[in-house]
Amino acid sequence: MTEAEFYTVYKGVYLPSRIYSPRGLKYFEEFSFRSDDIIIATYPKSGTTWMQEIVPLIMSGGDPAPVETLPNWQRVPWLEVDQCRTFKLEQRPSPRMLATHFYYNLMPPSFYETKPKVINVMRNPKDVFTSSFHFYGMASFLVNPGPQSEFLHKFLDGKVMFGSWFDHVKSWLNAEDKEHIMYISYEELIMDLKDSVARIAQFLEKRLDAEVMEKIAERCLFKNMKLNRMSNYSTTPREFMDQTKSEFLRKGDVGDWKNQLTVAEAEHFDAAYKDKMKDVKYKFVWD
Ligand code: PPS
Repeated sequence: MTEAEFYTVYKGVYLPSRIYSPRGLKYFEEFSFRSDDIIIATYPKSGTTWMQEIVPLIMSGGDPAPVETLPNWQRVPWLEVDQCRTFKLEQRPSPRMLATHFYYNLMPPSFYETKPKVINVMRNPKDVFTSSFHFYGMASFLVNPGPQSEFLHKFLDGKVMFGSWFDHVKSWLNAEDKEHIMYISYEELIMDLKDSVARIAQFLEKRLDAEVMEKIAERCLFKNMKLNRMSNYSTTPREFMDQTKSEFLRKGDVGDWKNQLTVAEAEHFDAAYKDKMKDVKYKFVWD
């Protein structure tokens, strides 16, 4: 398949045609949010699956049933994925937990009217690049990454699924009505998962005992979450994701880019970052 066949271009953003269809995108555009919905908004490979584990555990008060019985894509569905239409989200009780990889400015009209709670997870783009490089090599619905230097150019130019990391992050940071958005980074989750769980619970107005939060954090450690069949994509057919090439829960670490990028590539990345992020005031933990 050619690159053009792999991708659909939706409002300037590349989407893999096999999982995003015009019908699914229409469903997304017409979706009716509720003000008590909880949305996980991420650029791909930034900690989505992790949050799809943490948030349901917080909302269930630590009961593991939701994360042990439903796959992550069903318990916190991506609204734009074609399959989402079949989940009868209209019938789900509040508060619903939903996910999106879209930019803030590509959200449906009802999102801006209802202002649901959003948890926006960001990750050092060099680690996002590294995670993506391995993922593109194992997921059959994505264009093979080819040589790393080539993929790096595509990544920096936003010629990858869900477009530019820079535009994505800036769109959410520049959102209006920021009081309904919690910004958190993958690096903060790694640094102190217990504290992150407590902060997320507070944002979601869920009062939990310290002991419960500790159990949630323990469950969501990389080594433990990796064992959850409902979150590690082990039920996904190999033709779709070949985890013998690279596991979905691959390394779960901060700074793996140092093992991936050459010195010249890292310098090129930093220069692009500096230029594209020059107007951003937000203090990222990785800066
Ligand atoms: S996707 O495809 O967009 O849904 O991917 P996403 O879930 O956003 O990101 C996948 C990366 O997150 C890592 N991950 C974790 N790291 C630490 N702890 C936990 N519990 C955890 N769960 C998922 C996963 O391993 C991917 O990162 P890499 O660097 O590839 O390991």
